[in-house]
Amino acid sequence: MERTLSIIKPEAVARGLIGDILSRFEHAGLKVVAAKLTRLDKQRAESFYDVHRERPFFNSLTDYMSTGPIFVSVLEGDGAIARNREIMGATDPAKAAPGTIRKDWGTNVEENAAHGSDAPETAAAEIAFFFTADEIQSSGS
Ligand code: IDP
Ligand code: MG
Repeated sequence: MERTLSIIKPEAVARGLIGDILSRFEHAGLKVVAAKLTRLDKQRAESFYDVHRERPFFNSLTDYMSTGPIFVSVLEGDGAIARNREIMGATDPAKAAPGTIRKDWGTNVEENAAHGSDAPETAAAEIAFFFTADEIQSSGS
């Protein structure tokens, strides 16, 4: 069983898409084992996206990610990291496959509705960024 971090980004939360997006994951067999509505201030957004600090979109991305509430969850399942990214689709909604979250609800390459961890190490670090161990339910509970 693998775990990954999912974020429903501010514009998708504002548009009332939490339920629609979560149901994509659940219908694909990913289990929600932790979840909360929270908010990143600019500094926490910069810390979360530290790997992108040198990218031209870093300032804009971290501004955007701190504009409003986000819905963060831990998804668990076989190959959860890759499956989450498959269900989300490509970073740019214009290039995302039909039926993916980003194709259906992404606004543009920055405001693309959802985040998903990209590897086991980043998943572990991103889960720990938002959740303590006792906030995560073990599988089947
Ligand atoms: P990912 O979210 O598909 O893993 P990354 O390359 O890790 O994509 O980029 C992180 C986030 O930064 C994206 O989800 C998107 O919000 C934003 N982003 C990526 N590329 C661009 C860009 O070219 N312009 C503006 N924002 C971007
Ligand atoms: Mg990424």
